[in-house]
Amino acid sequence: MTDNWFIEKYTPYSGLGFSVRERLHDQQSPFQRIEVFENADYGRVLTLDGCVMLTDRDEFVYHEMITHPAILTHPAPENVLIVGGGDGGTVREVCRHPEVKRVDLVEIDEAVIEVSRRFFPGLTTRLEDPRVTIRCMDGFEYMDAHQGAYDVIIVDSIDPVGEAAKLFTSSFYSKVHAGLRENGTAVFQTESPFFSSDVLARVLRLLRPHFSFVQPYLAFIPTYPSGMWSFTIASLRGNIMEQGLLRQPGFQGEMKYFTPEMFNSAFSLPNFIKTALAD
Ligand code: AG3
Repeated sequence: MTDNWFIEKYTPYSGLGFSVRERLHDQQSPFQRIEVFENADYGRVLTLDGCVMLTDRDEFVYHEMITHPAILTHPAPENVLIVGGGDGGTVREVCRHPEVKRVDLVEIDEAVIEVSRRFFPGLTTRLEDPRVTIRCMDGFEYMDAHQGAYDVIIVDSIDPVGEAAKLFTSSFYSKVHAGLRENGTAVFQTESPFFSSDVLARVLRLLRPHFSFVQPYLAFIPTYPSGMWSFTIASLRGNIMEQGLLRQPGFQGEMKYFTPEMFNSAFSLPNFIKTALAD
């Protein structure tokens, strides 16, 4: 039964399986194994080293939710940096905002961009936007050379394993802090609070010394471990939740997940997460 199935194992005992209708791509890049396959429920699925990065069907949740809270709470989000995110989904969402004048995408693996261009045109069209500049290099090194340059920094990383583990360290967070202009905001994908509340707790602890406001929020992403995903927003402007959304998006009708109500409710955490983060 599992012959033509792709299974991402979350632990040795559980995971999520997809029946593979068609294998479209399989490549070992200098950084990772990149696969694309087709599933009858979720459409095309992109995996890196066996972990689901996105599917056609639910990618909107992650990309809208990693982008709009940070951009819409910033008074003037003109310069935006995206670290990771080579699939283009976050660029697409950032480019919806007319206030944004410049978007720098720093992705370590050029092959992810190529594969996404070929198999996920719905994510990559905005890579051609004249405001976008793509750099294929290590985000850690890029940050050293670009201090005080950005209003918003979005860290669209993979899980904290291998090379990406350094994007979850205090030394990276101090580079992100240094990369921001006055009033800046950073946002990070921070894993499943159900399976990995230790990761989330550690990120919060490491971010707090650098930012005046650090707050996790949640979104429902069916194809990520446990379906419950966290992001963490960190700002140099104090409590941006209290200040609320500074603009109503003119493109609200195009959103599939994000609404002003979702913005407010996403910051409410279930008690088991509060307890895990308090330990
Ligand atoms: N970045 C976060 C993916 C984490 C998923 N983890 C997993 N499946 N184990 C996604 C990139 C989308 N732009």
